[in-house]
Amino acid sequence: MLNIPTRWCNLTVILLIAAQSSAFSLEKPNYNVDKSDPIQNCWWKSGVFYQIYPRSFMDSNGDGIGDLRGIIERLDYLHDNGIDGFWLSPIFKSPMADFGYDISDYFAIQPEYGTMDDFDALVAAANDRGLAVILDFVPNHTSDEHEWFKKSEMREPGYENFYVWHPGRPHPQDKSARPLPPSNWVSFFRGSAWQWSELRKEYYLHQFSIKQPDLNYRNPAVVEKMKEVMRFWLARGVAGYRIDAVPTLFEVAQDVNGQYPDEPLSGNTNDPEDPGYLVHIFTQDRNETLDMVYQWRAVTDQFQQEHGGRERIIMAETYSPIEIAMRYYGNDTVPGAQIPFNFHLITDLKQNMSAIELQSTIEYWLEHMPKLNSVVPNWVLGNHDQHRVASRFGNDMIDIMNMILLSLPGVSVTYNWIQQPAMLVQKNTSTQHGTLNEPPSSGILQRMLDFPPEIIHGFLSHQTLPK
Ligand SMILES: [Ca+2]
Ligand SMILES: [Ca+2]
Repeated sequence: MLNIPTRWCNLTVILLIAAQSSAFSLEKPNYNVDKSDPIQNCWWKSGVFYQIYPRSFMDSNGDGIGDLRGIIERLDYLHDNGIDGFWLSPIFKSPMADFGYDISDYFAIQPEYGTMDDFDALVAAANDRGLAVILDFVPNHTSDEHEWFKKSEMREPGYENFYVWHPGRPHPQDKSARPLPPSNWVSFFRGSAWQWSELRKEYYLHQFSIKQPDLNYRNPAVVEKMKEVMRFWLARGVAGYRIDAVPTLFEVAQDVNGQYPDEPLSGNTNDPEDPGYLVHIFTQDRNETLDMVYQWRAVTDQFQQEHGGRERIIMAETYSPIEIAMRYYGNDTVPGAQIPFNFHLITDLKQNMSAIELQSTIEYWLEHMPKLNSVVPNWVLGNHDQHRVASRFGNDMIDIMNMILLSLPGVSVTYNWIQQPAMLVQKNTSTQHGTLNEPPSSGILQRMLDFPPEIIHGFLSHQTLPK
């Protein structure tokens, strides 16, 4: 028996009435699906996607850390729930300063998650069940422990300009003092986005943490290297990418004097360390960034043309204003991301929302979508940066929010499907990407064990999960 509060039974009636009286519909319309090619290019257009956070999803060897073999053990769970594909938060080699969003080798698996053989086995087992595997692509920055950064810091030929370096502004009073940062830009993690390197005697840019230096996308060698990364995993059978922190890829180019401009103050806060202190007109959503997404789409399309199989997809992470978010879909002449994430179910709705507010949030995306044949809407109910559905809307809203998600037209994306009550006790840890779910601790694990095993997926070791 589904647990639906009376308040929401009433609201559901309102929604259904609204559906009959406007363009809004709870039925899944046929969004430009090409029936002539039902498998290759349409598979994702009404797809149900599940985000797996590998570190906490399923631990196969009892070391307390989720791993690839653990995911393999739970593929039937995904398949039996009607999932079409899943995207994996980063599984690549990393010092874990930002839980894998600081990659030190794009071509290697983090050892605690498994081996390349385990990865290949995961893809094969997923494909056997018709499940698409989507990888997290983290292009804006590497770890400062990546060999590219070490070489760049040493000015090794070929790597000098792999990152965004600048000598800084001369100190106005003391010419012999260390130069000042090149601009007033602020990191998402607070404070200056520029970090001095004693080794190179220059500043490097980090839009996120000090340990996440920004790659220099104005260097064609960087662009080509990252396309090589994409092709490497496509060749191992992945069905596409979720692309991290897309808006921050490019910053404005230096002016004729080799300087970067300051960003204007937002007026929203007096705290100059707060990223909200500035309006990010020079560091986010540059036209070059949109073009890079289009180039990556060309990489995945070309791969399909050369190797066949289903359309490879791109999911783009952007919390940008809707007019900009829509541009990531592409335009009349060039396609972009099939799924520029629509986070409005997360960002615009609060506990005790009305049905009308929900309807407005849904229509907001639909009304702004470009009128292109290939474009379908998508709906994201949760991710690793956000509190769970139970925490955001209340325990009694879990079922109905999932039903609404699955009733909406187009693509559905969720995180830990059941959005279990135990997540109410989960703490969050501040990181470069806002708040990330805390890694498993014995206290959290114990509280989760209070719940029936069939509703728990995540945070459990192989030994503790009843069969
Ligand atoms: Ca493990
Ligand atoms: Ca950047």
